Amino acid sequence: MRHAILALFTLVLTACSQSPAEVEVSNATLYLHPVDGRPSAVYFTLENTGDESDIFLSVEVAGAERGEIHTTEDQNGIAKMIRLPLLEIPGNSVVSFERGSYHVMAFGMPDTVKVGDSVTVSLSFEKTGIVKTTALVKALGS
Ligand SMILES: [Cu+2]
Repeated sequence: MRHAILALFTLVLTACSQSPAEVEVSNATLYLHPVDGRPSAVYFTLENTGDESDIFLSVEVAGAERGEIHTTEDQNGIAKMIRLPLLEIPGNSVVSFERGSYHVMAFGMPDTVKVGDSVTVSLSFEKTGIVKTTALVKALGS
């Protein structure tokens, strides 16, 4: 009995020492599609510095009609983009959003946004909350 209580106590202590999820966003870049009506890609790096995992729920790109979380999968040698409803960001991990992997697609970018501009990107996480970052606008393919 005494051992069981000690074991339980140790378990509780371990659970309490987990630091909460804290996701930071860096190196955001929006690659502007040159053709009106075609979606632009947004790349960045997510780092969860907490022990707990977090969930990336949604994204808003200033001025765009909507932003979606996508991944890229190889299907019989053809790269296909798949929309993700959410994405888990494990504790103490770095997740790169980059070409051929996870990325955000911005649909309906206003034609007032030009290469060299900056746009605000707001990312929503279950535990961290909303994280805003500034994406530099570059030409697609540059
Ligand atoms: Cu995509």
